[in-house]
Amino acid sequence: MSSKRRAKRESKANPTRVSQPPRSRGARPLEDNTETRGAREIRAETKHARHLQNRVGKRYRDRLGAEFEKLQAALCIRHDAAQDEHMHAAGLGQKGKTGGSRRPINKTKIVDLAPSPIREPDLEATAASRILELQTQYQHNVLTQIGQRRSGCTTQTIRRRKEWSALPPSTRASFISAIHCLNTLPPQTPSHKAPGARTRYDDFIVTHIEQTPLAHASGLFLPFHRHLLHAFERTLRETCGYTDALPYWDWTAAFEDPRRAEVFDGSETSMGGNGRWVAGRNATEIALPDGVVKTIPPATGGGCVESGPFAEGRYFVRLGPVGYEPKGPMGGLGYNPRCLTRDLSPEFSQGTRPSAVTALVDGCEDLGCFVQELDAPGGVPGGLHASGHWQIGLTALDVFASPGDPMFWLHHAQVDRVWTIWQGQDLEKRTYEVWGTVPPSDNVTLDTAMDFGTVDAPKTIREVSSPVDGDYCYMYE
Ligand SMILES: [Cu+2]
Repeated sequence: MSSKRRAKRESKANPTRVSQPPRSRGARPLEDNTETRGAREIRAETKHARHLQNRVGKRYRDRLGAEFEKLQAALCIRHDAAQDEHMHAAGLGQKGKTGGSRRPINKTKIVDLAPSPIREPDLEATAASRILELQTQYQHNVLTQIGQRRSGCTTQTIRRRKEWSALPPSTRASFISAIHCLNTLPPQTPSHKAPGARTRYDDFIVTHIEQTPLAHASGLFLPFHRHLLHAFERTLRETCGYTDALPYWDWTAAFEDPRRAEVFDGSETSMGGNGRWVAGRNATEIALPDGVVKTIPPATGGGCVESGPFAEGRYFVRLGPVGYEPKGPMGGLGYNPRCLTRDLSPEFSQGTRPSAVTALVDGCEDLGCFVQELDAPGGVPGGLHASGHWQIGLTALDVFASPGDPMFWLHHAQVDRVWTIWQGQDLEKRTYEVWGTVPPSDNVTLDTAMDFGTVDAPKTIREVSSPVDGDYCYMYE
């Protein structure tokens, strides 16, 4: 007898018993063995419909109209039927028989007990739809702005940065192999300056380590990272044959548990899985650029990444750590080869829930409000930026050397996306808005220059303010 059927039979024989499936090492969500196949299918379909509902912006929902309604109606009927079956299997009610010994159940009540996310979209589903509306508005504004152009960045030439899960496997594979390629090319950083830098990829980490005190918790935070991403994307394309745009990781989609994010599924076309589970670890104390020390408790991993293209033995981190103990030699610039570590955290992922994005984009009229909320490192669970790092954990926790985890690029592309969507709500007012200081105290202006070490020439804030001018020609979708 199959284990599913055995579980069903056992639960009928002993209605109070709820059998627990063995917990797998990867700590995937637990499955209720008393749930019938029908209920499982419905759950999967409901999840799919919810995904659709989340992904489909208002404009498209309007266009789909009747088809979407039909799907919802079909799901509601099947949802009710599956719930009956589920309750029956769990010994909570009875279906199809009269005069049985079990307590008859009120059908309406069952539906109440299991509210469908389609009928009662929760706050986060509403916020997720709102983000897509905001993105659609931004896209419309930008495409209108460049619509009349004959040269420079036009609607024909604009590069579209897409979410990881929207990329075909071939694009994911070529992005991954371009990163491996950068790790085979010689560095341009002189070895006396950073003896730990052994590849072209490391040049980007050195630049980030060196600029961290200036480019975090400051008026340079968003502009500096925007251009670092651009330089990285360009290098992947020019030196490693990558032909697409930089992908981003939309952390709002898996805010309940990052272990469920496709980008971490550990397959060959993922960015690698979680770190190996290490029991009894201590918390990590990280030093933040604003002088705050933050305690990050152990989460669901803690060791080397075990699966995927960046697993132990297939990928090395050489620079850092700088932001926590035990620190690497020479302020993190010495040679310190080790595996990539992760510790995916369903606690810190709460900080990147959809409503945290809408609060920022809908709630902030000026850049000061926006940056302070986005980059509030001392908060609990932390601003969007910190929560993105902290939910990945370990290598990504190091404020200085975090680009050692290639997820850095996907996370920061998402941070840039949120900024871009915010700018795109009012291009005229927000594109060239500046805010903040360069530590310790000078106010930044559009002419403030940023240094990019060996990865690019210095840039001013003005040069990086508009994603569709100067060197830039990209949008998010
Ligand atoms: Cu950074």
